[in-house]
Amino acid sequence: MTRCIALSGGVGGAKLALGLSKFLSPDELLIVANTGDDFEHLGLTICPDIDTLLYTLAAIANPETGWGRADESWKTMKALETIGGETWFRLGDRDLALHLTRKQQLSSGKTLSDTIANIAESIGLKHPVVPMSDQPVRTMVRTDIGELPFQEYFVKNQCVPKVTGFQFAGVNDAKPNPLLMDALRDPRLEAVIICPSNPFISIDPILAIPGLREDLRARSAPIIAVSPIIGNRALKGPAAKMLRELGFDTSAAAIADHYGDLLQGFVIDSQDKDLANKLETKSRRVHATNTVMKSLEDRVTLARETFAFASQIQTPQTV
Ligand code: FO1
Repeated sequence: MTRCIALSGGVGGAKLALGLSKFLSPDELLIVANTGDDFEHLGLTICPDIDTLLYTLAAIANPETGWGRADESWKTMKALETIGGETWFRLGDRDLALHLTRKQQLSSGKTLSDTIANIAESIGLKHPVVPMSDQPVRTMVRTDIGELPFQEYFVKNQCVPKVTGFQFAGVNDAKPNPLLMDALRDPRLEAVIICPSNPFISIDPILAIPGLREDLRARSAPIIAVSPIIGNRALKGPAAKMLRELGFDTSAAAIADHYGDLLQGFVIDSQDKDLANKLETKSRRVHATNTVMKSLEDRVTLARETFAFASQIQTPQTV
């Protein structure tokens, strides 16, 4: 019985997903990962957001970067450099073991979901982390220097080019993950939580899967987003820069506007509590609390509050 679906990107989303996993059982929580960041590199299929979720939930994530593995070494990257290989995207030795295993399983005909489930089991993970779709979707970033595949924009160009828009290549042929569809049909579903991830590059690729927005709206469980913007900045990543370049305010209000009437609940940081009245509408409740997740306790507290907030919200289907 799925009580909660979490839609997540990488680092920020994984922190909240970890918090949810501390009080919801593996049967009660489904974590759905963005795969728009995925790409083919050095002959491997790299899935950054899925891997960040797996490593974070298994408590083996690199604490400095938030992505990649803890206790990492870089011998392969060094060796690659000496033979003139591509090293702009850093794959640690231990992390490579995961990429090799995934590639092998994908090459033998397994779906991305199957490979992730196998890897999750091998690292002792109990909570299900599923890709948004088994069909490849690749985020393309439109910029002032042309259209760039996501990781070329993000890592190779360090998010410097000015963003003018996004395209999710392949999304029209993508089907939502079957476990997500099952969870959406579960009458015991209490909340869909949009984690504090970048709306443009982490959540929009999920919401762009044909039919999914409508399926989300059709549920009686409220959809609640946690703002990734506090004050006028993002704690991590280029969300504030993207908002600015696309001509929006850099505030939690712009995030609420972005999701629009998809949301019945919006969680903002206490620093932004003065925005609460302005953002609250007939169909959208607002809750202000500490959303900065430094410690595990912060993650669990925010996750608990967000999940509890859902029970106070009536959706159009329940009134
Ligand atoms: N981010 C970087 O800024 N530089 C890297 O070299 C890099 C390598 C990398 C390897 C595996 C992985 O799973 C993630 C990695 N990331 C790296 C993070 C990742 O590209 C982005 O944080 C996400 O795609 C944005 O959510």
